[in-house]
Amino acid sequence: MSSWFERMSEGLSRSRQRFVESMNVLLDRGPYLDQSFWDGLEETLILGDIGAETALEIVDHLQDQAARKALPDAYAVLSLLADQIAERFTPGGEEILEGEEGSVVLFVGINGTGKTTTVGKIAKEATDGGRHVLLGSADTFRAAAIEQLEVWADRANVEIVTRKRGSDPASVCYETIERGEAVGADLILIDTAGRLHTSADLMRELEKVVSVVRKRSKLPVYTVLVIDATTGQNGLAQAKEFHKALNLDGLILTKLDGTAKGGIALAVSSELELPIIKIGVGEAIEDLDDFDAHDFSEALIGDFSEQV
Ligand SMILES: Nc1nc2c(ncn2[C@@H]2O[C@H](COP(=O)(O)OP(=O)(O)OP(=O)(O)O)[C@@H](O)[C@H]2O)c(=O)[nH]1
Ligand SMILES: [Mg+2]
Repeated sequence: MSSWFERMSEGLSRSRQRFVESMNVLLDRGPYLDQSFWDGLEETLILGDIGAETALEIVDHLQDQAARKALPDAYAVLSLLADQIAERFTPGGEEILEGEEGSVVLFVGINGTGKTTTVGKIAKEATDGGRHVLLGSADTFRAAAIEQLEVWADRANVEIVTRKRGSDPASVCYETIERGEAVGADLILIDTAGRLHTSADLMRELEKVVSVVRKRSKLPVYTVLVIDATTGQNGLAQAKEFHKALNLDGLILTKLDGTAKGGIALAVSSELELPIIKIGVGEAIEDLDDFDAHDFSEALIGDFSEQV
């Protein structure tokens, strides 16, 4: 059984591989701190979807440090890189899934990002951690969405509230919260239907769902955006629109195992000033990891300091 760090590290291997390969090409000429090293570093960060502005900021900062501390070579610079990346993530968000008062968490996002899967994974993890979890299926739109969440409820061994397909999603949420109060659930996870951030009607429907839940719930309510990391910069555009409509509380990045674009996690978290509360690194129930900015950053770029 591998530790969560090993799993995350394995999950981010494609992102890391891309970074390490580009750096090795640069370092092949020798670990000189010349202009092509700085340009190459910046380009590699941008290609990893960290975001142009953040990449430039990081490179500027490292260049400054290199001069101030008279860093001897590129390895010395690269040994500071993970810290620089880690510092730029927005911290916090622990209360969303682990708050003492309990919580109701709505999972939103565009189609196919991994919302239902993530709800299932979190249900299992939180149940194992001693929480009384209840699921609500507010995706009454897509064919088989309810059944899909039922399968996850079964795997996680938690109760689920459903209504038939086509029902009003807000009323499913209402009933889920009522049921949660009746059974004393302290973590209510609500799956919503995927929708494009560009679809005004569907975004309005979601605003209504969130506002009904906020009004009805005695537990604190949080809205979490689930982003598919393989979509790269498009994930950032989606996140901005969802945040504008719903005033999000946190982010979950999924499919980090299938992409070299893991840097998008930093772009979204830093630009929207939202914490990443979990990451998805595979399709299985245990493929959910905690987010630790420092560990994540190291897994994203690899460790060059050992090569000094
Ligand atoms: N590799 C990988 N696949 C994932 C991950 N999370 C979800 N998936 C897969 O992504 C696909 C879509 O997952 P769903 O959970 O159905 O996504 P959704 O956001 O609920 O989709 P809609 O409800 O249709 O909007 C499934 O095939 C999942 O197995 C992940 O972290 N890694
Ligand atoms: Mg779904």
